[in-house]
Amino acid sequence: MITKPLDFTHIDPIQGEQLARAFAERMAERRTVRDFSDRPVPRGIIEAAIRAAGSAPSGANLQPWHFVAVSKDDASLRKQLRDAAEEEERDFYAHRAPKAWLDALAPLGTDPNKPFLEVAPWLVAVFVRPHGLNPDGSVMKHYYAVESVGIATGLLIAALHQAGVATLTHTPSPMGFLNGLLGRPAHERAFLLLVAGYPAADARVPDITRRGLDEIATFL
Ligand code: IYR
Repeated sequence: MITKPLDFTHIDPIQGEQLARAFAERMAERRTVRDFSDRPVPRGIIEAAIRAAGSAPSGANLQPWHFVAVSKDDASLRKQLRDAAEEEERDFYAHRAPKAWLDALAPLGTDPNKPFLEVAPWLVAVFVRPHGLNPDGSVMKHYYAVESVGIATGLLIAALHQAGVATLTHTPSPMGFLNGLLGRPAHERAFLLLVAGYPAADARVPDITRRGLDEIATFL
């Protein structure tokens, strides 16, 4: 193993608690948005947020993710993505979703129409790479690939939020069409499609609450 000295930013614990509380408060302001404005988001914000995502810990540091950022430059690609997603969603809402699932979604008011796929300035498709290739061409399995990509996606959402960019974690199901439209190899698995942009002026969100610390955590 080759090592080097740790470059660690030491923060006094009193200040650390203030920072942790401030971060929690800022994150609590995050809301999943479904009504997006077409106001542009600079590419630099998306690039930096993806860099933050790429800093996530991963199984054996194999970094089993790939991000495809789709701007609005290619309107035809945006339309194809929307059409393909809406086709899956129509089948989901009309046939595939069990009643219990539809009941759980009812408070969110979702439906098969996904105009945000064309309106929002960016879509970031997140892919899991279950394996990579060694320099000799042999297959290198990626360990805890899905967990690692979940962590990276959390960082991506947090980075965008703190930069003032709203997101929607969209999961058209199944998502196989993303490989074809976005040119990713068949063995990669779409994890989710993150819609990113500024909220529409009249955006509304469901009146929902988050569980408190007592409910989500146990301290022993
Ligand atoms: N993929 C569908 C359904 C959906 C599922 C869950 I779980 C959500 O939290 C929200 C929506 C859709 O995007 O409408």
